[in-house]
Amino acid sequence: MMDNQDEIAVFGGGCFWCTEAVFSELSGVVSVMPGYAGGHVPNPSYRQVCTDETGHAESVKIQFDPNQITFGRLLEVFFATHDPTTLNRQGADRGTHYRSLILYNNDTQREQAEEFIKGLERSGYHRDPIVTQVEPLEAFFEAEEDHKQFYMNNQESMYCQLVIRPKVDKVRGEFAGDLRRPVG
Ligand code: MHO
Repeated sequence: MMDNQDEIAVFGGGCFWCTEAVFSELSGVVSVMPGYAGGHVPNPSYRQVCTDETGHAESVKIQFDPNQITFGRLLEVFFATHDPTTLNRQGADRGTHYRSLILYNNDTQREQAEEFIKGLERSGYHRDPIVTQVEPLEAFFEAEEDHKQFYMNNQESMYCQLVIRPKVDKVRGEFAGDLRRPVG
């Protein structure tokens, strides 16, 4: 259901199976769509994106109700659930399509993202510099069907158990008050 009151946030935080699973946990998030953004070829396929030749990052388009969850809170979840200091890499996943990226929709989002990054740097939480890119959103292309709700549909797979599950557990632990359904 698209409501004009809803806002859109687009983040690239490595493999989009992970980011989709993480943001789907949150109350106030209306929908999460995995896809490709930040590149220069229209309608790329997963295979093309994985060559790193299209320039896209695996991303999620998050539709949210700002009365229930703020863009700032989404930024907190984003930075808590991926490593913003590893250039073109998340863990064992390597390539520019795994880069850390915030694609803003308006100046407010841009300012909030830049301020958040400055604050995180000042906090000294990470030893290494933050490499997250902040750029305007130009186009977002939906991923293929088999990439949608990947975690939900493949929970027993090795990647889901070893890589995605710890991230979902982290959101459940650190953002317990923001969850769509209480853990229990
Ligand atoms: N290393 C994982 C990442 C998948 S993700 C959609 C794999 O190749 O299965 O980039």
